[in-house]
Amino acid sequence: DTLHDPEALRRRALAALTAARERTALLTDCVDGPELTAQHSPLMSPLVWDLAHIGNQEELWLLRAVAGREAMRPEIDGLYDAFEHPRAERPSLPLLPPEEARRYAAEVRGRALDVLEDAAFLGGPRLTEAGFAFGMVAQHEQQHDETMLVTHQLRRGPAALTAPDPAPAPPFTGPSEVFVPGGPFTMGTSAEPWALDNERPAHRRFVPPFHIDTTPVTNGAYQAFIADGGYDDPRWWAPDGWAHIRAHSIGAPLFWRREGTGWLRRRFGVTEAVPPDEPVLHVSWYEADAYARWAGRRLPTEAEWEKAARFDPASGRSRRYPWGDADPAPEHANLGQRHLRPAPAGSYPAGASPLGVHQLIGDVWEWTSSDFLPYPGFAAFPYREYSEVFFGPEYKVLRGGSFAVDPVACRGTFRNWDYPVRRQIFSGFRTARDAAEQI
Ligand code: AVJ
Ligand code: FE
Repeated sequence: DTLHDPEALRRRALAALTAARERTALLTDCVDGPELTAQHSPLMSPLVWDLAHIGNQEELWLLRAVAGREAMRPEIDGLYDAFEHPRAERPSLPLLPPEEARRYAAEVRGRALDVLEDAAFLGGPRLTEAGFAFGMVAQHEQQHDETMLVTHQLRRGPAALTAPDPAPAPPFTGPSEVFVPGGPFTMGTSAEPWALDNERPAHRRFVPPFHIDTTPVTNGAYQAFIADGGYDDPRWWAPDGWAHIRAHSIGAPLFWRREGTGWLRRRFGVTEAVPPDEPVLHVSWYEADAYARWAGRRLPTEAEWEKAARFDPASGRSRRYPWGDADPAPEHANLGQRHLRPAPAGSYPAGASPLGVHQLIGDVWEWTSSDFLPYPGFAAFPYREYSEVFFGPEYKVLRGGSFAVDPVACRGTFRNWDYPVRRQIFSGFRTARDAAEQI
């Protein structure tokens, strides 16, 4: 059992930490110093803040909390505390300059790998059980790597990053929706060793029968909503969403521009035609909600999304991923920034759920109708500021992960959240509807 084999755990932790640091290096070595210290959008930190914050969190958890070491540079803790300084204010702080930030993160990493060598820090209760602290730190770095990729997308100027496109796919010809039977299923997890606090504990949830889109909503489908005057008709919009799109003159997904009768979009420094078969990207919760209402449908609840992704009707069990319990492989899902865009709808048939729902994991984060709330039996761990302080009606839950998410930070139980107006994130959606009766 790899969970109790220190050598296997050590290898897993080392691989996760190393992959995260390689990704961080790619995202921060491809631009020069002024680009790292500049603020490319008031929604984002300067890249150099993310870089040192990654190192600082690793120091806090692996060196101080786990190994009991003294602070390396106590005077910088406040600069990199996300709660002390909102993003908009971070460029004016006396941040470590790029070379110093790199050196600090590398020095922390060197010491963290020494801690990883000590078996005493791999087993045991709570923070170190099954290498949790190392898994948490690797996930934290990968989450910031996604945030830094968002900063790159917002950045003006020529492309700094490139990646091969996903394989082309023939137009998806399967059924447009899938029926999910009503009944209880197990939501959340108590078994996944590196699951974060908000995914816990596993609990039974009753879900009435429903239908859900087989694939995420595509650009082509979304363009039909725009062409039908969807942005000009308050009937489709939640009142706050209507006020928001009016106040900000929003009439299309972020980064889109009308060109003649069609649409162009800017993607990592390149302007291109909007591809009709690709899942729509950079839409807010309000836009997703309005599209669904226009289509005579609704967003899925978070429980519906998770049941569609994890429930195996043959066994009645909830699995780790739509395709089963195996860790994600390239044939399952578009994850890990291997591509800098979603794959066409209908890609990755090997990643479909037993009921036949496609692309639940990877490609685009999927907005759900649900507020971000704790599960029954939730306990903040290891710090209240990861999840607990965000619970409430002002945040909506996103599920499934985008092309920018690393497999270490993506599971059938993984929960992300954001404000309903946000759309610089790699967000899309699929729709659902109630089933009148069991079929
Ligand atoms: C889970 C993506 C909402 O970026 O605010 C990073 C992840 N938490 N550092 C965020 C996170 C602390 C978090 N999200
Ligand atoms: Fe963070």
